[in-house]
Amino acid sequence: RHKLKHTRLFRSPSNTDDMAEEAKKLAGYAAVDNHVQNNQVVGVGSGSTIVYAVDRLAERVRQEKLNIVCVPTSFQARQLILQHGLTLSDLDRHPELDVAIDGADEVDAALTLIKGGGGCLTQEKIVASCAKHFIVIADFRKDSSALGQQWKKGVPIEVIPMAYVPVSRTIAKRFGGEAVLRMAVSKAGPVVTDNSNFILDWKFEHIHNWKEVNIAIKMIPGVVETGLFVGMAERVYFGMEDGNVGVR
Ligand code: ABF
Repeated sequence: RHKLKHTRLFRSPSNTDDMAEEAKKLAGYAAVDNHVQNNQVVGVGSGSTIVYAVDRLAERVRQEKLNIVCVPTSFQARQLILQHGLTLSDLDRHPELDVAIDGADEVDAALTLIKGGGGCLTQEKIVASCAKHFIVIADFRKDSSALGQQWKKGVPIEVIPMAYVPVSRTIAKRFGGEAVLRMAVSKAGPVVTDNSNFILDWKFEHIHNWKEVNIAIKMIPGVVETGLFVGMAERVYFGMEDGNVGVR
């Protein structure tokens, strides 16, 4: 992989996928450069955008001889930390993080997020909640004025396996739409999370008061966590198509 700096570094990528990939890199680099300092404990998110942030973090640790401890949000994040030779820790040893950096599936104007497209929402929310600063990185396709405009797969909700049918029915009855069990790509069975639970993807039909809905869904017996992150993100870096970084 070629190394890029995080300002004005495009050479006109040829299509949207290439542009999105470059944009992820811009966002990841900007977050690490602006929010990580020596002697910090850093939460490492999941997904494809975070890979660039970890690349940059590892590069800075090497070049600047930084003393950084990383807390993962998933099995994938744990592997990333180890593969990059970074120091792996956990919430037992480091229950308070200086900063957590993570991707998102959609970000609205109020910095409310949909997360969990990758199924790691519960650990991601726990780690973010332990961080003094929660910083989000995304490409331009995630930017939205209202949730549901960009991410069409619905709000991921992690559930205890035995409860997926009653939880799905309760959500549809109370909030409308449909909460569908997420199946593995093979269709052989449901997706199983890092916590051995299932995921419902709630395809909502209209815009809600996300703060209230999030609390109400969490109160349904069998719900472990929702992919709605309300009032948690402090700043979002969007890698843009033109090679700039947008900050919200
Ligand atoms: C995690 O990875 C998730 O919460 C979110 O679903 C996803 C974003 O992935 P990507 O960076 O690949 O778009 O952060």
